[in-house]
Amino acid sequence: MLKIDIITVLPELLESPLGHSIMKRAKEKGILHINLHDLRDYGKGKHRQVDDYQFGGGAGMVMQIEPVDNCIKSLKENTKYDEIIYMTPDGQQLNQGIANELSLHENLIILCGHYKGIDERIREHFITKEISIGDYVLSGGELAAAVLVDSIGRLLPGVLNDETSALFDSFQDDLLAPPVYSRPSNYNGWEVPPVLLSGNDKAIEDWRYQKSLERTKTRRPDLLKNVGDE
Ligand code: 6GU
Repeated sequence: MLKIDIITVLPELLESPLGHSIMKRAKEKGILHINLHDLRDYGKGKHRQVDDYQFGGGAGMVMQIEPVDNCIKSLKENTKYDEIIYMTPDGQQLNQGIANELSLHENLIILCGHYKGIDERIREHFITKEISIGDYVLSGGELAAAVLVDSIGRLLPGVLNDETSALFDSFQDDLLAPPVYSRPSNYNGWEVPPVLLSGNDKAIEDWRYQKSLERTKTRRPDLLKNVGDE
């Protein structure tokens, strides 16, 4: 069982992406628990303020340390966390290996940034891991957190069945997944590769491996340097 506490100023933004399909199934099966925490509940005053101007001047508000500290403190009262993750474009870029690793933990906090950024002291004193989902800038960490949680959640034992097993995903063995086909076997004269209809399991497995290799060579040659390492 993996519990993930997500701290955000926009909990609504995470409800839908994590409330359907495979993530919904993971929650219903009791394998994945996601708790959304509205940072504003820890904010000051009538406006439940969580951001302020940056010292030294400059445009853009900064997420303040105090509400984040209070929120994390209250979470830590009941739970010992394996990682406290901050979603940020200058973090380590998410890949299948990081998702695999995080899926082995029991308790995670994910902090979603907003505004210009978060007070650097939060990063220095509370955060244990910083993750980006790619070299482009999003308005906040929420969509990135949804991507991270989905990539982790589907790996938890019991979430996927045999048919959808994560073992055959692209990247799981540093190869892209082979092409797939479904009925009809002939559409407008466009035929499904005959080997897939042959019933010969060994031939099908070989074909799929060859296609995976070809596809990786043409689309992502950078991945091939790792093939056969393990
Ligand atoms: Cl994690 N956050 C934001 N705001 N932008 C991003 C990102 C994260 N990863 C890529 N771009």
